[in-house]
Amino acid sequence: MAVERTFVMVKPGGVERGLAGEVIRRFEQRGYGLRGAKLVKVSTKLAKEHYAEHKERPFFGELIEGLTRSPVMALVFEGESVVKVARTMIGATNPVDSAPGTIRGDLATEMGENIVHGSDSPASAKREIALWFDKSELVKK
Ligand code: IDP
Ligand code: MG
Repeated sequence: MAVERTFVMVKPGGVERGLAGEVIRRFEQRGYGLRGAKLVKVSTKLAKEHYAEHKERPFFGELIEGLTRSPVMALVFEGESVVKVARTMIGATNPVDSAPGTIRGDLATEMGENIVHGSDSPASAKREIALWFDKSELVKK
């Protein structure tokens, strides 16, 4: 395994509920280092690029509306196998199926309001970090 970086985002519903700190706390306590963080009012263009893989899905319109309705907290974490571990910590996409102890399993009940996004592979992490952050906005260890 290896030290890597991943993109995590507290979605509008999570920021609205005041859960940005709780999400950061969980990753920091697990041992991952914060390398980038910013509040972003997401443009429709950025939202569509972020979720490009879902553009043919019936819920795409709702997804873009949901992501642009109020600011998100965009985050980059670094550490051992963080891409995979972050997905485990976040939990299943539908909070109804998310295990207790996961972010979604502890804090959410609805698919469209599932609090947080995490990159699903090292390739996605690379793409998403470059999409959301300029290199100058990321810090080294
Ligand atoms: P992920 O966030 O667990 O990676 P994805 O399949 O990439 O899940 O879907 C992106 C987001 O789209 C989900 O987090 C969820 O908010 C929303 N979503 C996924 N599937 C559905 C659906 O069937 N109906 C409505 N929203 C959905
Ligand atoms: Mg996904």
